[in-house]
Amino acid sequence: MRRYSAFAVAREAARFHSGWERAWGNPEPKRHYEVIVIGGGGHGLATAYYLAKNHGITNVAVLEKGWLGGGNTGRNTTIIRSNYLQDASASIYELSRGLYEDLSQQLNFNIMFSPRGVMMLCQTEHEFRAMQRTAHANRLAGIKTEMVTPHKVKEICPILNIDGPRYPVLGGLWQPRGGTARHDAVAWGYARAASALGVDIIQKCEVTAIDRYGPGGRVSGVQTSKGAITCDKLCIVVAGHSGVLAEMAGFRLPIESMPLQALVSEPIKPCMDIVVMANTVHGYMSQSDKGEMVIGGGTDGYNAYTQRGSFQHIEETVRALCETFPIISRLKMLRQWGGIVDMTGDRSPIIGKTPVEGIFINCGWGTGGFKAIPGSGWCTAATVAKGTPDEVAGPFGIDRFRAGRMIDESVAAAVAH
Ligand code: FAD
Ligand code: PYC
Repeated sequence: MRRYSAFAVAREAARFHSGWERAWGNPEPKRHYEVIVIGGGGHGLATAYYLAKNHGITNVAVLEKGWLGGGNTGRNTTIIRSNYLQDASASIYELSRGLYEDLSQQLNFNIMFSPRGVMMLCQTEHEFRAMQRTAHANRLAGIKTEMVTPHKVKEICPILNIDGPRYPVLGGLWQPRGGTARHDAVAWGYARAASALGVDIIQKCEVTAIDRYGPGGRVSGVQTSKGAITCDKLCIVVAGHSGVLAEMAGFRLPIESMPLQALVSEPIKPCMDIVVMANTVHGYMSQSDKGEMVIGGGTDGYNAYTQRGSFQHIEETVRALCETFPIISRLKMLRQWGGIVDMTGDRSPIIGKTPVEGIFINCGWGTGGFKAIPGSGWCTAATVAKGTPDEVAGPFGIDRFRAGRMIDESVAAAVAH
């Protein structure tokens, strides 16, 4: 595959863009792969890429029932940060944030990483103390965050109303190298780079059953809408559908699937160059490169597989943001959508082996897995390649729910649930 470069853009401009290749291959599935990854979202694609790049395992297929990034990866609000409380979380989210820094160069694909800064507002005494504790934990973990005064919050984001009406801003947890990236580009960049290393990316290929053999019931392959495919190892990376795939394989997961929605306004002139999360009132906002205000709130209060979300939730989110940013009160909203997020009890992900030999899983990122795509792919690939979790993935095994070794991130998850 030819590399993208300024020279290539100039060359193609001179010949009416007639020479661009497909960004990634479109192969028919082979009969057998060393590793099959189910799910062509960011986490599945990153896993496949690092299997090939870091471990030399290229006989890999990514099977996606729809289109790449059509799940939560292409539906999220793209916030990237690593200001989590627990050591295990700090390791994986900061690994990820660090990988984002030069991901465009690594993948030779512009993922538009924008470390514009993320501000988490403190609007109650309780929230202030929780964020202060997180700031201390971040400092110990070597993650650059700081508590800032209301005056500084206003200086960094002038359109914020720090005086109420319900909850005045008491301070903020500020991560200057947090930010955003273009979500589709992350999926496309990993797909292109994985494909260039020999990975088969197969879209419109739904896994309908998982085959097992022998006394222990080891995995032998999958049934798909494009026929049967065998494999040595299987990695399930399907976010909101994790429970469905686990049931096909014959085990249960401590996961609930819920709708989480977002919306964008009509585009306006640049007025906000950071991300703000107001977790007490349940809303967050940033401005896209197109000028739209990108808005989200908490999950819907029920389990579902609909990629829509309820109307009452939109109202609540918009109300929260109108009081936080009064200047948006007369904006028209353009689009609204939803995704299905996979929630664990401790709001931390599951990475590692499953009760079925040969099957690995990566799920439970809930409302916050976009930021984790590079780090999660990195660790999941190492776990699949070596057969045991690497140091960073180790604490996130499914066994923690039996052992009571929770990684409680219900505060850092930020989005209300
Ligand atoms: P997905 O992108 O959902 O990919 C899973 C794929 O598996 C899908 O493409 C699906 O089609 C496929 N699949 C399912 N079943 C099958 C099958 N049987 N056969 C084949 N393929 C199958 N996170 C952040 O860090 N920051 C944010 O700002 C943020 N905002 C969010 C806002 C919203 C509205 C939503 C919904 C989520 C948000 N998230 C955010 C969470 C984040 O989007 C997810 O955690 C992350 O994208 C999960 O990626 P994934 O690759 O695991 O899953
Ligand atoms: O995890 O930062 C996050 C997030 C923001 C919006 C949804 N998730």
